[in-house]
Amino acid sequence: MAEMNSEIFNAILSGKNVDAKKFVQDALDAGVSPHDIITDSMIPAMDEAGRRFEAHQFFVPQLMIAARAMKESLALLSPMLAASGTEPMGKIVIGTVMGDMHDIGKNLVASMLEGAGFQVIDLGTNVAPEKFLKALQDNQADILCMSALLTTTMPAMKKTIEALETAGMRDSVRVMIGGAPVTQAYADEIGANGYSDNANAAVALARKLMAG
Ligand code: B12
Repeated sequence: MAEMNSEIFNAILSGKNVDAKKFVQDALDAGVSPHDIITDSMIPAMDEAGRRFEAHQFFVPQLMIAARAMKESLALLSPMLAASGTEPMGKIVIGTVMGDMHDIGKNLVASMLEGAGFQVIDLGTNVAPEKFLKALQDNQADILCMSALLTTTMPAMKKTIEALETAGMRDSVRVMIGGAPVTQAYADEIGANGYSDNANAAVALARKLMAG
């Protein structure tokens, strides 16, 4: 495991998006893998931003610029995570649930799944249950991934699963959920097939669900 790159960490934490991208490029040029850059430096920076927000040391504007630096740096790395032209492992529809605009974790999960060889259809944020259902049908997808970061939007996951049941689609789709407030207990409660608290474990879970 590589070390944390403090230049990347600090640039993302302080929302310096131009610097962040430059330092990410420097790390790539030095031979560090995109996966290590994300796991060792970028995610810790967002975690620290979240910690400071909770401690009232950061406010929404600082979070937003940190998030922008994170997203732009991730956009640089995501194409490199994409696996090269083999048969897709399976098709996944992913999105952040209705009412919720948080997409950093969802984007990370989507990129890692793509990197692992899944075909990923990303519906973005604020996705209504009907929109999830339509995308699952249109793409004949195997797995639905839902992300929620707010306790107030978590119930939209339950609503979406209920909509799948009503449409008679529940048995043909595996459902994975995640996001900071989500727990295994909640996944069990709403009848999801799996939960994970990070992007790496999400890939392992998706593989397991495809195999089972
Ligand atoms: C960045 C951030 C924002 C940014 C979002 C930018 C963006 N484009 O995403 C901005 C500033 C816009 C924002 C806005 C708001 N936010 Co905010 N935000 C955060 C913060 C600090 C970090 C979230 C993040 O990106 N984390 C980094 C990523 C990598 O982690 P992650 O999302 O958890 O994802 C990982 C795992 O959870 C998992 N995962 C995620 N999704 C999925 C899906 C599947 C299928 C799987 C398997 C796994 C998985 O894998 C990911 C990668 O490892 C959190 C604090 C926190 N500790 O989470 C608050 C937080 C989520 N926000 C909060 C709040 C209250 C808000 C606002 C209401 C604030 C306001 N007053 O306006 C608004 C809501 C807007 C809306 N309608 O959605 C609260 C929620 C409280 C609650 N109990 O519901 C938090 C917890 C902060 C706090 N302690 O108060 N926010």
